[in-house]
Amino acid sequence: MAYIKIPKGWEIPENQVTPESDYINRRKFIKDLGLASAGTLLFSTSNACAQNSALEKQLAPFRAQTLAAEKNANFTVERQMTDEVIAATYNNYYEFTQSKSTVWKRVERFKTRPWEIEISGLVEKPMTLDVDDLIKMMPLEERIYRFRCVETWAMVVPWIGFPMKALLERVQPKADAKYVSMLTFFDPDVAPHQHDARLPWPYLEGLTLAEAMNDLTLLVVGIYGHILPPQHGAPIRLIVPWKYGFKSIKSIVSIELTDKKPRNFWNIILPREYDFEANVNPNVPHPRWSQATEWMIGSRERHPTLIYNGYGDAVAHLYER
Ligand SMILES: Nc1nc2c(c(=O)[nH]1)N[C@H]1C(S)=C(S)[C@@H](COP(=O)(O)O)O[C@H]1N2
Ligand SMILES: [Mo]
Repeated sequence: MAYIKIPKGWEIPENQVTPESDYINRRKFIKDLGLASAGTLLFSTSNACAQNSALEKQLAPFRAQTLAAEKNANFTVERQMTDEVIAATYNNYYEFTQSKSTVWKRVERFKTRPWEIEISGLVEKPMTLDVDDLIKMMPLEERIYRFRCVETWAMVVPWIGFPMKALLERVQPKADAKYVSMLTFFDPDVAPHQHDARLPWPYLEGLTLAEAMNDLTLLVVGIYGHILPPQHGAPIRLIVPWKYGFKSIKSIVSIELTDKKPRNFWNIILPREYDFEANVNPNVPHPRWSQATEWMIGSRERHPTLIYNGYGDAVAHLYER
């Protein structure tokens, strides 16, 4: 009995649900998992301490760069906030690795400053901006949002950013602009999984213009009071809290307004499992698992999944047909 390790809540789901990428390499995935649990069994306690100090070291330079942002009292949630350390060690960032608990260790060579972001396409005033100039230009606010991954894990974190609407108003969308298409950086030397040519790199996502202009849609540059660390998609990422997490594209280099519906990474890979809209909905199961409940990373807490992740008041009107 002494040898049986009871997994913490946040360690369970990789056995319970299959991650987005599982189709790619099922055998290898299972093998990695087996090795990982054997490892934890043998070295759990000493490893945990070493791991904590390594993470503290990794986060320190980002924590040192605090961001002044007004707390927006309209966006708080009843659930307990997820611990920063938990959120920073359980990430989806396939450019680096498929293993959520090691992303933070794989981002070492990822330099997120200086960084340019281009806004182009069907706009009156296309622009290319340095991310820190953009941050100075925009009124930053802090919002506590629920976040829900399609794999059924959830978290509650304080993001710092500005509504995408504020940026779009500056570039002035033309009358025929209907969609917003976004791209992540492409640099396989830094992000080794981008060498895998079976995947449609760079990661891309899109929204309708109405979704992009919704007040909830945030361009995020910080978390827990400071600039984003790389594992969360530094220096700038999207957060659309009523949609499954894969819509919230990280480390954006380009925002293009178009009249054609953009493609999105997971829809290209598995169109039967991931659609463009990807609104959180407990009544529509994923083809391989239920979406009726979700679990909070860092605890064993389970909650019923909320339609539109609880943001129906702000967004349901977008989908009334
Ligand atoms: N470029 C890029 N953006 C991405 C992903 C990714 O692999 N690459 N993963 C998505 C998924 S599936 C989720 S759940 C969230 C995870 O964000 P977090 O690691 O900050 O919690 O990022 C999304 N954005
Ligand atoms: Mo996800």
